[in-house]
Amino acid sequence: MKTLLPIAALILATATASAAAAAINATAWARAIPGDNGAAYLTLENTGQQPLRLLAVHGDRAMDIALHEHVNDNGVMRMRPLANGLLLAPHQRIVMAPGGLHVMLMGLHAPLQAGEHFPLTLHFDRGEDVKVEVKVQAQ
Ligand SMILES: [Cu+2]
Repeated sequence: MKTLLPIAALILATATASAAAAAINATAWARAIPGDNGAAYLTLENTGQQPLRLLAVHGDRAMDIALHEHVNDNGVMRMRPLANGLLLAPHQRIVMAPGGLHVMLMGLHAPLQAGEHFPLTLHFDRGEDVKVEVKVQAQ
């Protein structure tokens, strides 16, 4: 048993090191919109060998930022928060789009205007936070 311990420790250290590297390619855009609320759409690709779960999105462009999905509730499309975040399997690519998954921006400090851009920080269940720049496009 004594000889096994260092090997186990080495494997653990290697696994931790690879998990710490950001294995996400991310881009983001939003639609210019008048009013207090808006949405950003991420394109995420897990380039690593391990599943990653997007748990939260942070930023200071809006009071409250949350991951939302659209669900069909007896014929009525509603938005609701993703209770368990968004899971990306190894090499999986997820493209958010209007009418589906989105990053809800509630209580914008100013309406989203075409041509502006602002940062969001993507917080995953492992690894480092990922920063992405949201480009605001005309309708
Ligand atoms: Cu929403």
